[in-house]
Amino acid sequence: MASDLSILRDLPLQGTLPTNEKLLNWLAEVVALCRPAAIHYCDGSPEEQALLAQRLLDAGTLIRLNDDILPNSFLARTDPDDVARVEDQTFICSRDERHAGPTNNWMDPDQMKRILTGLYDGSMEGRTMYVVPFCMGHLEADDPKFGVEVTDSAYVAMSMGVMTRMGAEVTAALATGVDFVPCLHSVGMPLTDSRADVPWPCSDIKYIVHFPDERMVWSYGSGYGGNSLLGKKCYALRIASVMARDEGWLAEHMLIIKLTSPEGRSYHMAAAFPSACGKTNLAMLEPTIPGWKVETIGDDIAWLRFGDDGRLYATNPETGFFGVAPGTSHSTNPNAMRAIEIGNSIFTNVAETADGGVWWEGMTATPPGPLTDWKGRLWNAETGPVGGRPGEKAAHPNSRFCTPIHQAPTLAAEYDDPRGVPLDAIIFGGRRENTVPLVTQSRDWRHGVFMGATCSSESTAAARGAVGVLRRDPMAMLPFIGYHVADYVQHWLDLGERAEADKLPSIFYVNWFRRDADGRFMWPGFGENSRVLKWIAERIDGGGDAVETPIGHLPAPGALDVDGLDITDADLAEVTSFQEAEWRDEVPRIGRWFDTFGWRLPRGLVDELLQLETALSGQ
Ligand code: SAT
Ligand code: MN
Repeated sequence: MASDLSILRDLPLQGTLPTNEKLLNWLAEVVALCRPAAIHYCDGSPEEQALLAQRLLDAGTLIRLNDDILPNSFLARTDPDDVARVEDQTFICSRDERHAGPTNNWMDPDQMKRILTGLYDGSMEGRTMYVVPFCMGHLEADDPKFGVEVTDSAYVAMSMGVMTRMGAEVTAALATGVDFVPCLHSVGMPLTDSRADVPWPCSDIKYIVHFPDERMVWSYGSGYGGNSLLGKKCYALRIASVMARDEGWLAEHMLIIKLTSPEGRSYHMAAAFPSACGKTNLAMLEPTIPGWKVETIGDDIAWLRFGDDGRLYATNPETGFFGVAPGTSHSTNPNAMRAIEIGNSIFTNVAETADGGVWWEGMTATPPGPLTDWKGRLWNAETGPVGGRPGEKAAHPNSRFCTPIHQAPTLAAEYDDPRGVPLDAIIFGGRRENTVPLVTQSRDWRHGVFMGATCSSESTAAARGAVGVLRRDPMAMLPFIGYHVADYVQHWLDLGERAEADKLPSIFYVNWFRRDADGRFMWPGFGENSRVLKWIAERIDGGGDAVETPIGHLPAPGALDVDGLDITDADLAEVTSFQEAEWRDEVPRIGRWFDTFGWRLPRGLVDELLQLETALSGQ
């Protein structure tokens, strides 16, 4: 449909409109529907970031933090009801319902478009419409993945400037006619009839919608990260997973690290854990064992593609961290703290100190005096918030820091290589208080895919809803698979079939969160997890003693380097053990999980489950 482009020229415009015809037509359609008061076409410059910040300061959305403590950094306090991803309002609107599968919400795309068109009608009235051209991954990649987000939120435009390659270079590429994924976002609070704005505009009605057949995203009603920074989960995971299925690669919820031994041998590893289970901490880990080094390539999303040499290469499509703040400290993640302290960060829903710094639970044992909490109330450690309930936290449990990745002191040089790094290991993990041992190596690729597909984890504050409830989270992708979960797992199996087995990364399953009968964590975690990484590296090299069990290879007694670690022999034995009785309970649970896949359940998973059942009955 050719749109009337004059509608674009009639509005006040900041920046220069692009020459890409598909983009101009789409912008004209959006303007006709959403009726913004002005257009700002983003160029991604530092001056523009400063201008966006100033507008957000003027609007009361951002608070400037103390420049002497955190240079060029800002604090946003959201609406108290707009603090996390809304999984119940996230939809995969494939044309065929069966393509969305049992783990996604689905609605007919035409019906969904009618609902959203009604909501978008005039939804940007009185606001500036920002046009944010971005690229997920390197512009120099063989197949760069472009997107354009249109949003009425300057907070979103500014955050996309941290999290993605955004601006003039992308516009130059778009001018050559390359395709892009249209991403439409509105906070859903028009300033009709000069209605006054609020610091954090949003709507009670929220929709995060993906049209995988058209490769398009529509988001309405929320300003929060995963719901509104559409290059991140919506594009780089949900839409990209569909592209990856069709093009023979994988879009995954994984961190990427380079581990180097004292002898100078390097290993590349990608690890999938659910949101708020320590990906950022592992990505920037400071090993406690002498001579070992971890460097960061990514902390949340990995795109895995086969190279010409038949190996699987990983790249990080993002340019920033959107990390969980609570629990981050100089002892748990000193490198994240160093990155944050350089400045240039946007904090969301953390507490503010009296001198204009930030604080959150776990940063220090006690806060440095009275604070302003994430809701803007005076707060102190003894009484909690003035006018609130005692015990209410100062920072929201899903409060975040948004920080450029180049500020990480641990950033690996390979981050800047468009080809990425060849993977030696893939690690799956979850948060389980029992059953799953500290580390298990799979027998082969198919068994590793079974481990990933049966991963389970207790829910966290990263998504709206109850916390601590056990759910299956295949490859930590449950909320992010853009198609049928059975087809997704089959795609993993197919890639393994097609590859040369000895070139595939080894697959491991870890659980840092096992507890004893008193509820105490048995493994200290954080920097001590380097001991597990060391065993994984040894296994990759064909060393590292292991015992074979029905669930895979576990570290043999004495194989894990615990030199200098404060752990009892009993705890160590238990945390690394195969608990037969717990696995007997687990098998029927896995069976019930597989029931949800329906008739498309991959044969490879059935065979693995039968093998486990048989091995257990022989015990
Ligand atoms: O909110 S985000 O989706 O960006 C982070 C997460 O939940 O993993
Ligand atoms: Mn994540």
